Amino acid sequence: ENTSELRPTHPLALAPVVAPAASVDGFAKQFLQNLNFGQGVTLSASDVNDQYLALAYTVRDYLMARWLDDRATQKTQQAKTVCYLSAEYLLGRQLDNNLLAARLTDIATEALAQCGIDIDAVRAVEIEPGLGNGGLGRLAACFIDSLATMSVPTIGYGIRYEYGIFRQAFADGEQVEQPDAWLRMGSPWDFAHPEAAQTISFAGHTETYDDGGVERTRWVPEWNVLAVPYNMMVPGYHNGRVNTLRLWRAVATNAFDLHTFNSGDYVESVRAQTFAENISKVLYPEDSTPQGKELRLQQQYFFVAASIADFIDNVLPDDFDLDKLPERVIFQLNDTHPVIGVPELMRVLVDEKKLEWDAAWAITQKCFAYTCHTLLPEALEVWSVDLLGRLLPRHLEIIYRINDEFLLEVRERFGDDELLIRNMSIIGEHPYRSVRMAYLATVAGSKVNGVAELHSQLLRDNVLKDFATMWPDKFTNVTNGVTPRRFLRLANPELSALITEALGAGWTVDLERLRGLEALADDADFRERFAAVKASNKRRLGRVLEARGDAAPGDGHMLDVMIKRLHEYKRQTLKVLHIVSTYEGIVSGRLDVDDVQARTFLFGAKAAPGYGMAKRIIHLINAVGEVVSADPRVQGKLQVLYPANYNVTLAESIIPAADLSEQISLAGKEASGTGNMKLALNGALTIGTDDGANVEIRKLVGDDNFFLFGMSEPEVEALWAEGYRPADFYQRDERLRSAIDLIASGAFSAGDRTVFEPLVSNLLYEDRFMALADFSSYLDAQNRVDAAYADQDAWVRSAILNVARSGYFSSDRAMRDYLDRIWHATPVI
Ligand code: GPV
Repeated sequence: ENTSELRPTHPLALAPVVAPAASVDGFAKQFLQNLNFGQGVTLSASDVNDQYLALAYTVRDYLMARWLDDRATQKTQQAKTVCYLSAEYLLGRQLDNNLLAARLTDIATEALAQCGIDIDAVRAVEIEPGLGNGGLGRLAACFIDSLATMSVPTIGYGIRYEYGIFRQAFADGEQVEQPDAWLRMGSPWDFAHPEAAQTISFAGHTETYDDGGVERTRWVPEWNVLAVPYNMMVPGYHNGRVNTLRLWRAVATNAFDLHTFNSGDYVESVRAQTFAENISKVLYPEDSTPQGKELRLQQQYFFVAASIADFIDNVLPDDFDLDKLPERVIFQLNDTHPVIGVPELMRVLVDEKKLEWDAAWAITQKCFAYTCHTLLPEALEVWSVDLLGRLLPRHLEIIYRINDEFLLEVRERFGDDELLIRNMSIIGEHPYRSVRMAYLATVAGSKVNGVAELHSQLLRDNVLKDFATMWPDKFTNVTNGVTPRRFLRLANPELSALITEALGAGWTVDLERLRGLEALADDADFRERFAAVKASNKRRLGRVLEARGDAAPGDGHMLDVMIKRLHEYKRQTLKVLHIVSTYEGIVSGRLDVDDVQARTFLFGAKAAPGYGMAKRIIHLINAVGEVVSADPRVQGKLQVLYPANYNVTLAESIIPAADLSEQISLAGKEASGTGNMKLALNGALTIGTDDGANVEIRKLVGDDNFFLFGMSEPEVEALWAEGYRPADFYQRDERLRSAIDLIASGAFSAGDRTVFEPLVSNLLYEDRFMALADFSSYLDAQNRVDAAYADQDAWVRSAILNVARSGYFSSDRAMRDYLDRIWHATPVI
């Protein structure tokens, strides 16, 4: 209620905030109001973007009343809030999701129709906020959806990048990057609260001072920026709950120097502003490979410091007793990007709130938990002491003290084992002195989790072995999950309708109910309807691709998809070798065309702009695709599609249409994968290695419904230990030799043998991810796929069983696991 010190008298001002009427009339009225008074156009003069913005504001108006209500209770409730700290949120489009959550889809469709507007046309103009790179960012988006749906008080904290992940285009088959100006046409889903801005400081020095007989340290920073919060509403599905995603934008504190401006030096006058605003300017496009750049550390500290201050100042009640902080908050660290929050909370507690160090450390350790998302050594983030000390001198001091006390503990526990001390130290010495952020997170966190069973086990056994010995109970697993609302209910409306008809609607929030489909796998009528849905989804994908100017999948083709970031460890190259081998086999007559199942290979992948090898692989895929598509000898048999700019929106069209899901990383390299879950949930069969969450997918769907190939993780280790020589595999397998030779011959580069030479020699003489070692096993598995697909009835049965047995991979289940094992928080109904 609008009370407080304002003492209003008007009855409207005394009433609670109410949403517009949930009816076609109520919606139409609000929509027209937003169009006329918000966009400043009449209906007849409005264009589709005006209509989109007015529609989005209208949906927002419905959510706002609930959001305001939930904010008020958040202040007074005693419950614990989950503060998810993540540098990335790969949200995807908002309109459909929010209409669905608020039960407004039909009302909005009809209201717009009565205004003469086709809502599908309006939908199509939404630009998705691409504020993430890939799996890690999309996971954060799924998690906040599930937490809202489960009524868990949550704030997602992150950065409002002005430019998200770049738009990918192809020029002569090579990737070119274009800026993602997602804010250009307006940003109806978020709203700024400049009055709640935080001042964030950087650089300078520290000094000690006498505080009434107590010696204390303070930080005397050199410059600062304003962090302005932008809120996005995160509605739960059909539960009236609306949580918050709070993204910070950097703004200069002394906007610009008017004096300088008036004296004519325009450039100088805006320099400070430009400098400050660079912090939230652009998402780093590196996925799983931190670059150690100063701006990146600025981004990390910027959003984490603002978030911690915001939670303490604005979310907790005034004069909150900070000893009780762990009862009210858990800061979940989404990988190492927000780990600078650990020394920041220590600084706030010790320097600002004047707590004793030990008390502050006890609080801090309970308030953080850390999720690790990788096993690649090059992905483990480190910051040079030099840089960190320059940018955040007080934080470096705090990190040193945390490390000193930690290493004392190690000595007490394990004796003066200097090698062990060096290995466990938060400070690394080689090749330069640096802070190992994963170690800092592990020492500080109440829990450390991996993102799939195998990954968590490898964390304990290898990457963080000594820490797991020291604190076995600190380590746990939470297998990733995906939201069934976006990735089944919204992305696959026809399958959703079929499931609801068979099982009722409850599966949307209780995905294990999909088990009920198992019995229907043996029902010929159901199989036929399921197959019809898949076929319809393929046609729909074809229309989406054609509207973009791309080709549609071939008629009657198996749709074989590999959609994920371009990374050597994910082995898009292995997929290409399969395509080239099949092509070469048909053309040379080695393969009988009739034994080869007609397939469309579909790739979706962006490469980090600075990742040369990944970009060469993109070039190769496009080059192979062009040759294969133009060759009449494989017409109607093989097709390669690589639509540019794969993103969440495109994923939502591809996933429901897929028959085969390629999850072919080298065992021990993919922490989990989440695309694998989305595809299985939509009835694609997986061809995959025993890696990440594939292991759990296979266990659940059963070996008969999964195509396993390749070395296991221990076999990979053994082959490395014995000395891996990829050229031996090339010599041994004729199919492999022919495929590589064809690439090397220039067949895909107009006879130019130099274009793909670096790629070929990397495969033959280095092949870090052992594509050649797994090639023959992969090809054999692909032959099993062809044979299985030939029996459509059996294939569809397997596809249904994949759907029926994927309920475990709901992010709702993942959130329950986090709540039970790590957060010890509960829903607030
Ligand atoms: I570290 N992941 C990512 O997308 N970006 C990163 O910087 C890091 C990890 C991914 C992993 O590669 C996937 O295996 C995993 O499924 C995903 O994070 C979510 O956990």
